[in-house]
Amino acid sequence: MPKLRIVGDSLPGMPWEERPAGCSSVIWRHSGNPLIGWNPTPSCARVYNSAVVPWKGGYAGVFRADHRNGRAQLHAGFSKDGLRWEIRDELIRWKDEEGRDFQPAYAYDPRVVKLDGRYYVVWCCDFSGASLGLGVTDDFESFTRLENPSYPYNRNGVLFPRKVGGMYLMLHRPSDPAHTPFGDIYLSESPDLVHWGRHRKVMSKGGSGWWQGTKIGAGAVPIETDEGWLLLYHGVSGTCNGFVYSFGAALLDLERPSKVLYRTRDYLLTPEMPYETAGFVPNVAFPCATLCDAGTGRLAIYYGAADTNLALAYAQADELVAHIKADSELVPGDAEEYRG
Ligand code: BMA
Repeated sequence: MPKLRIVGDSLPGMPWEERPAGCSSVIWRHSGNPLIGWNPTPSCARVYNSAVVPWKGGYAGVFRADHRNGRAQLHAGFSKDGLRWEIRDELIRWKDEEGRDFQPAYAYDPRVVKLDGRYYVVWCCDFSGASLGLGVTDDFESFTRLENPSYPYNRNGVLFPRKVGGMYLMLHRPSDPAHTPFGDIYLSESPDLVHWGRHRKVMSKGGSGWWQGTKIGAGAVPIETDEGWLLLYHGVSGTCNGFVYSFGAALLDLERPSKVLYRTRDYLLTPEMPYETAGFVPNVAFPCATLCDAGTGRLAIYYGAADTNLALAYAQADELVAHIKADSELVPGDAEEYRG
């Protein structure tokens, strides 16, 4: 098997554990999970569904923090080793491009991408209903909020780490104002991160597996490989007791990422551990970020667990890509760059 080439930086010091003896799964959990549990700071009841990036020899992140009034807000956090995190107790204060306050009423499920040398944040925001917010920081101290990239209702916005075909690309999931009982992944492109268009549907819910039968949504920032963009995504199934969130992965065409090449038929990880099955919302595993060492292909996957905990899992990128290809099942419409 030719070695998978990953486009990205070497991160030899990133969190890593070898696959435990006896484990045959392509993804395995960090032995010290959860990384963050209940009440991590005076103002935060729960920190989960959060995004981390390499930063100044360590790591920084934007964290979803549910306050004690039940509302979600974004907080910055820092770590030397990617495992022990210091979450700021004070929420992120956004200014607009003219320096005026531009604070979202609530904010959740951030994704962070290094793009053109700056750190862009996409999150779920209030715009008379759930919608996407977009902002940028250079230092994780001051944060500038940019034009809203969508109108309501939309969630799970994920920017690509570079332009493709001269355009910025964002995956997103049109939704409804509540706990949406449907959802597919779409892609839109922009010349300037302000005007978005040429919309395509990328992936649909469904397939023979029920784990992604209700809705799907983009998870972490896609990782560029010579075989395609590696995308972790969440899939949701409906049960008599509510939704269950698991995750899978897909490989998108490098030049035309609206085209799915392969996607997992079966989930890669589903709530099994106590910190995934019990919490504020039981049975949720929700990936939002990865760290990847381009040299070794090691992947560290940060995911929210039970809307309460921040957890970590590991995979080897070449094994994961081989697994996606071997276990692939496309859903009708997936590979066709559908535009209605
Ligand atoms: C979604 C979002 C996520 C959450 C999930 C499960 O709609 O609110 O933040 O993890 O539901 O509750």
